[in-house]
Amino acid sequence: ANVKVVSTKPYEGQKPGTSGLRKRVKIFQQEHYTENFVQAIFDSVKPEGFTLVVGGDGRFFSKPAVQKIIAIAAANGVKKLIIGKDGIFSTPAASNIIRKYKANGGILLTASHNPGGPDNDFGIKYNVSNGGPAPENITDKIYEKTKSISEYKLVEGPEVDLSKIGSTEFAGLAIDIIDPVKDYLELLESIFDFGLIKSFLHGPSGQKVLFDGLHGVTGPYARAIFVDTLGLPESSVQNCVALPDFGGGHPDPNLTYAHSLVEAVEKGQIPFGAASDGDGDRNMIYGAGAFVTPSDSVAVIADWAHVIPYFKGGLKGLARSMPTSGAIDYVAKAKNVEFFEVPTGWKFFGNLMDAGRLSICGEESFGTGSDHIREKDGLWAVVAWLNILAAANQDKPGTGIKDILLAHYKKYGRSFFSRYDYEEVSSDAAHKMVSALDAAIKDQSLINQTFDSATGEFAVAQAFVFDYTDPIDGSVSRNQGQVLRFADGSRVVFRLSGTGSQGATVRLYVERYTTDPSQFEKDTAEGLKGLIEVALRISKLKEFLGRDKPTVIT
Ligand code: VG1
Ligand code: CO
Repeated sequence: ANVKVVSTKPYEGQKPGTSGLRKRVKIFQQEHYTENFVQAIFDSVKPEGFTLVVGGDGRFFSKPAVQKIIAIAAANGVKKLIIGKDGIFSTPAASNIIRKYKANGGILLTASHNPGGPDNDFGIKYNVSNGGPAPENITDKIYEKTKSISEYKLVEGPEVDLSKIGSTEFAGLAIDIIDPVKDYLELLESIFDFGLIKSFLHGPSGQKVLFDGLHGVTGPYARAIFVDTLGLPESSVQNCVALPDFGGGHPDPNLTYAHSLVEAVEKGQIPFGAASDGDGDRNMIYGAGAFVTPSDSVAVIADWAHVIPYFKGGLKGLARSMPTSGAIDYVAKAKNVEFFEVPTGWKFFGNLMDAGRLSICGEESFGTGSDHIREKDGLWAVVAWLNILAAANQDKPGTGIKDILLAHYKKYGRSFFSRYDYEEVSSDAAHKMVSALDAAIKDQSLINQTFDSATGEFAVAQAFVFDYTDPIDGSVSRNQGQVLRFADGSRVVFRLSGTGSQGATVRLYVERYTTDPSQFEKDTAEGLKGLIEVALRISKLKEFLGRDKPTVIT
């Protein structure tokens, strides 16, 4: 092939965050910017002879990005690319394809739940052969390469038609364009009891279902599952046409951004509603009058795992990210299985799964999943809940989401949990706040101090920075959040986001555990009121950030 070497200069800030490089589209559109990053990936992973999977959530700039990747891959000795039709793969589907077809890795084009379109975000993420996000030693290497890059290689040629399923080639590089949905649907069918779910949904205690794709990538996947496979009416899916700008929305499944789902569920009093994010790895479970926090969701799924065929051999282990509430910890204890607390970001679960020590895990950020792949999986979680409801209704017809939650609280206690996000604040102000907390942690001056609040006193028992040592490979990840523990077991965590595309985002996570049944039906905001007051006071967050209110509360 006719390899062309293009000289280039490094761009600042091409550092992959919690889940790849995410920036405004306009940044990616700068001359050589995207090419630099793709070449830096290749310079790091040495892809000669590789088979790589390429695809993403279909957001604006995906198609030109795929063409650039094809041209650069051909020049870097890649053997074969497996590309989703029209450049589409949900993140979980891409993870599955990498594993199923034993690819060496994949390049995922997504900025997840961030808005899309010419004035919004784009993203590129490298996944390794286990199907999961590249670990830090690889992303660090990629970043180093971006800082010294002086040239990239490509082969010039006609654009590849991404709309035609089948095999083709580009300058000696084999290309398979495949149906992005088929393998994923087969995967879910091999995991869950679709027969049971179907007979439940069509039977006497069947519940109305509404899935909202928020115009993200899950639309076609959801239609295949709910309409084509489970035989539900067309009205069981909404906003399921994938759009490059997500219809101008913010495709993030939470109570703030998934208002289209919330409104429809409330209006129609729909017992089972769910939504997913732009790239399909997040989920929200929300039925009429029943919102499931992600921290509870993963705990419930773990507790009910025995009704899901995939887990019939038992659970290998359970895990959550550090800021996620401890609800799943109690399940692990009761089931006597290994339990892990890892830093934020799905990449940390992969090693544990590969070592056969982890089955189900989740994050408070609407991420839930298992070792069937190496990414979190929105539709997996939704179908898991349907499987659980179907099984629960066999024992007790009429069981709904809320009954499952209340039974769970009764058995294990309830963890009130909430996250406050202060988005796009000044980086400088955020770092000053972090430094002040660091200082207080270092000199331990907060320990034993008692803070008064509207709902009682909170005495600081522990203050520390969360560092993680991977139990499998011994790698260490430092500074993964600042933690305050109180005498009553409550917890407050401060963390800077690693996915923002502009400025800094401060996250405040608050958690309070109770076994008092009179609090099981209480509103989360009410249950956490005092603790939030105290967290704000200790951190002087408002003073540092100049923000009176968070941008989003989840
Ligand atoms: C956020 C979430 C984290 C999640 C990550 C990627 O990261 O907090 O739990 O794994 O997004 O999710 P951060 O660093 O901004 O807190 V996704 O659906 O955006 O790939
Ligand atoms: Co996502």
